[in-house]
Amino acid sequence: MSEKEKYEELTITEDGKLMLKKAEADGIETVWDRYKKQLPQCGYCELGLSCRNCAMGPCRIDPFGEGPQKGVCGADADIIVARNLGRMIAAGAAAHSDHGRDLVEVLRNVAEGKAPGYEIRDEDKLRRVAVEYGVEVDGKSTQDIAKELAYAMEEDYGTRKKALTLLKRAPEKRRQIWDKLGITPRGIDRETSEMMHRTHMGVDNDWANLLLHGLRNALSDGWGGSMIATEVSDILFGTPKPTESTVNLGVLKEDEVNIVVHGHNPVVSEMIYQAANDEELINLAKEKGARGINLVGLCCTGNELLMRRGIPMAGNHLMTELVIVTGAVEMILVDYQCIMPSLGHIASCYHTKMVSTSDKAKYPEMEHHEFHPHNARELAKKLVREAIENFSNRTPGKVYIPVEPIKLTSGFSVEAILEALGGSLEPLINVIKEGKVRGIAGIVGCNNPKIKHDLGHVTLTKRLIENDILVVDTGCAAIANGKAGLKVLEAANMAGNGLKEVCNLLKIPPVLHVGSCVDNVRILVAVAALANELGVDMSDLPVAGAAPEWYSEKAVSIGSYMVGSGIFTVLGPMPPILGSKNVVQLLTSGLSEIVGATFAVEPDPEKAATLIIKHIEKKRKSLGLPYNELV
Ligand code: BF8
Ligand code: SF4
Repeated sequence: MSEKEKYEELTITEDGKLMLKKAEADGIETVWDRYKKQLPQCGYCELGLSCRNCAMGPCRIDPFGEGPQKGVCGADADIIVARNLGRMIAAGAAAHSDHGRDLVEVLRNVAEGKAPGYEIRDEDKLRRVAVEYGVEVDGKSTQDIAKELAYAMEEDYGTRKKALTLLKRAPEKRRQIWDKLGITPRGIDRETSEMMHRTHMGVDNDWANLLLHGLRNALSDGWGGSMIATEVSDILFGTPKPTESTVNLGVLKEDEVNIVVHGHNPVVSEMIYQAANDEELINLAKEKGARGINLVGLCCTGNELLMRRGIPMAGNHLMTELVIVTGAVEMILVDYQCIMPSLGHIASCYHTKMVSTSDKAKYPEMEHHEFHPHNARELAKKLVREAIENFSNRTPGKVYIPVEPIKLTSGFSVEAILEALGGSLEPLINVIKEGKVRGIAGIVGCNNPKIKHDLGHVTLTKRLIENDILVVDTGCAAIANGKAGLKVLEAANMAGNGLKEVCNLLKIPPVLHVGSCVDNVRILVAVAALANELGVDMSDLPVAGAAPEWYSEKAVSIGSYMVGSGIFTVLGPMPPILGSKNVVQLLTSGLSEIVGATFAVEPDPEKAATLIIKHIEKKRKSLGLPYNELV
């Protein structure tokens, strides 16, 4: 195999291929190298058939029926697979929801005047959400409303409620389904904690009962922790509006101080943004021979800043190591989630300074500087100054910025989409009814070295827009589609005639960036609003979700709250469930009878597109809309 072919197999991106080559020349081991070294991966674990939940184990079930069929405690394949999946959901829900809690804490600190540099940027939204939480707003100061809202949101995390506050946004029919099944989430922390309890040895050994709690746990993320994270981020940092920017490694600048923010929570990156725009620091950068300070993003903290401030994006999950290999990055600041522990070591081969910022997320070979609401502004300035000082340590021969950046439009919050529609959902409903837009698909989630980098996202997205399905995307999927040039108005030319006409009329791209991974709740909110407007349930709509390259436990939670909310969801990589026929049957077909939606697993994006198109046409038919009969 030629050198070119070797990299062709790993990624569809030009910058990825070129940087993989440089990484090899520089002697850098990447995520793909480590993946290869792990092969073959453990077959028991792949099937979900191994358990180490207690010290009588670890145990495994023989999938061929010849060896042991029960763990030491007596748990069979169904129980072990369901327990493992339940714990994945719990971890994902915990990650999103704890991120949300950190934002609520900042909101409270702002209200108490203890967070210099932070402020309420969207007062309108503060008031609207406060009313949803039952906070009296008339005649009250912004500070008081913020404080009361923060307290009310903290209550949603606890155990004192019967139902989370924001569930009220879901259609009545959906809430009745949750109530009837007994899966209405009560407290955000409660459901995760209860999942850990249920999956302890000797607790919930009814696999179906466990999976139902899995849905409740995931719903506590979607309609709880993640929704709070998105709403409070909008309140503190502004609700996104359409904004133009650029994406891929070409956003790095040879003659500027390059600072990268990576992770998920905008609490730190927003302060870095402020510092990077500080006149005094820009002048310092100039004194040091740079033309300025270039702040760019990776992964979801990047998405947060892209949505609100239009900062350029260097790449998605599988590009996070390769950014360092450019030799052009002065500093990477990370907060938490999806930050490979390999980054510190790779950075030590270049001049790049790595800084961790959260007390709950420390990494090898990184400098730790803890951010808190009270010190964030000053600390951000100090670190940006250090990044500037590091500019002179670049090794010119090692710097390689491989490509030109690609343009994209971002910032499509639900509020912004409504504005583009002229203030009401009606125009969207009309074009869906007419069939110009057949339906809507959310494409979300990660990269995973098991799937050719970005191939799943981009292929699926292209097929769907060709078939007049409007795509909304988040997370690493959104960055992939940005790099592929699908998030500009001109991309409407790649869409089918109906969608193309609608995009040109509304001046929107056929692929709308709705944000980071917690912002998947913007999809929930939009689908719920459409269902409410039409007086139907969310599961009745011509809508689907997909996570073509997912890797993270958070993605398992997202997929589960989508399905639990009635949205058919196609996963690319197979989750570890094949060891239990019962679990597979319930998730891929049985659930349709109880929540009106299922999962499908399809690693081939062409086939995944067909599944989604068929699903959307089927829903159109049930709604009495014009539909295509597909075989
Ligand atoms: O939360 S898409 S790889 S960066 S988990 Fe992570 Fe997956 Fe990217 Fe954002 Ni989401
Ligand atoms: Fe084995 Fe049961 Fe313990 Fe799991 S909980 S490790 S199956 S004994």
